[in-house]
Amino acid sequence: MERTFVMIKPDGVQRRLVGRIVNRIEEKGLRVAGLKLLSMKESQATELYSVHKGKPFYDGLVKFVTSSPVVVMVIEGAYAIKVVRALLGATFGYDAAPGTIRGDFGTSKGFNLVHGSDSPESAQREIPIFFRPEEVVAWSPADANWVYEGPERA
Ligand code: IDP
Ligand code: MG
Repeated sequence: MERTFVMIKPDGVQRRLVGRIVNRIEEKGLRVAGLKLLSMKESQATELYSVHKGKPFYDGLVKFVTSSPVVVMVIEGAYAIKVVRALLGATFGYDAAPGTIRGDFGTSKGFNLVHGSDSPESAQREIPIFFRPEEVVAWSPADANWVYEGPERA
């Protein structure tokens, strides 16, 4: 079992794609362990994107994610980190394969709808920027026996 941090960016919320994006994550077999809509503080944006500080797109990125509400989530399940990254597709919408969220819903560089942690270390760092421990709930879906083989359920 793995946890990852996922965020529907302002473009996804403004375009009312929250339900469809969450649906893709759920139908794949992953589950929502934490979820809320919020206006991101600048301090949260700079922390989330600290690895990009100094890059040409950094200031615009911080402005973008603080400009309008986002939906933040903790997603749980087997291989959650790499599965979410695969569901998202390549970073830029015009590169992302059809069938992926970024590939199906956009063609932009920055307005690419969703963020997903890129490694276990990133997930561990990113989740507490937005969630207190009691806001993340571990639970087992009723169909776990049919979605996961034995050891994957743990
Ligand atoms: P990722 O979201 O696929 O992990 P990163 O390279 O970590 O991609 O970049 C973080 C975010 O910064 C991207 O999702 C995108 O919104 C934005 N971004 C990255 N590169 C550019 C760019 O060249 N122009 C505009 N925005 C960018
Ligand atoms: Mg990244």
